[in-house]
Amino acid sequence: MALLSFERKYRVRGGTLIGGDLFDFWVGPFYVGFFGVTTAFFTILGTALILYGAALGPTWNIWRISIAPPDLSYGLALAPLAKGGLWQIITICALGAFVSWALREVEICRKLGIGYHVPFAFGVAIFAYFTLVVIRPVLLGAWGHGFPYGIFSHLDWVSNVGYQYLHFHYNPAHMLAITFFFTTCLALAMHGGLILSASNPGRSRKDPKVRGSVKVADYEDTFFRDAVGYSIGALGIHRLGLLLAINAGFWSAVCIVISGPLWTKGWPQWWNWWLDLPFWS
Ligand code: UQ2
Repeated sequence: MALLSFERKYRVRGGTLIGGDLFDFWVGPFYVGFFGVTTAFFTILGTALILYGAALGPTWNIWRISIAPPDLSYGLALAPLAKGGLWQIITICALGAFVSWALREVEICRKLGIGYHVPFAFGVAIFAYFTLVVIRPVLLGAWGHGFPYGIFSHLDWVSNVGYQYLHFHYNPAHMLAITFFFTTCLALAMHGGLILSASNPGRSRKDPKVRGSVKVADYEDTFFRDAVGYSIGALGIHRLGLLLAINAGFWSAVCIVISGPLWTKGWPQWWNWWLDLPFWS
């Protein structure tokens, strides 16, 4: 179906979660909705506060601008604006914008009558961020355990927190997260390569003067049956991709939330459970 006639059919009222028809309209190609308005509100306010924080700070160097969380001594209290209070409000704005965006995606899914897979997947990314800046700081008793909002400064934070546990790559949940990130890349490279190879096959081997025509799904299955003895299928590869990507985000959240709240020593020492098995004595 051509895009314009499809839109005439499916760009219809209804499916909103809140507000009825109030914001049920489009601006150009973009659906607005109640959550489009709240997304815009939180995004504009949050960005303005970041600019204000940058103006208070010592530099306009884009790499070095940083909005830091409050000092650990503030615990879980509200801090003055210039001493981490900005970070606290910006965090609320970020979460408000991310959750609004997810709910706007839900409304679009409801209009189209499709599943909620995309907002669910985005929800896992939001959960990972929420774990980093809310769940872990609350469990540790201070907002100062959140990470600073700056390009170099957040890299320094990751490095410092890693060294605090001596060698973060010995964290078993971190190992799982990395493995899922890598496998996600492997799966997307295989899938992207396969789809392009079948839909844009280049010159025909039989007649090199003409381009080969787009191939049907059997060619895709046969490539992997020939190469690795197995094809997961056109639907299966997307289920696998979603599963791999969601697990990458989920285990990232787990690996940081257990660092401190559950395990305070170095991660290499965690593996002493193996040496401590009664079997060896
Ligand atoms: C596949 C298939 C696709 C694909 C890909 C495969 C026709 C268009 C990439 C191959 C995938 C396999 C063999 C699973 C790989 C497993 C991991 C853990 C990476 O069979 O069906 O659809 O895109």
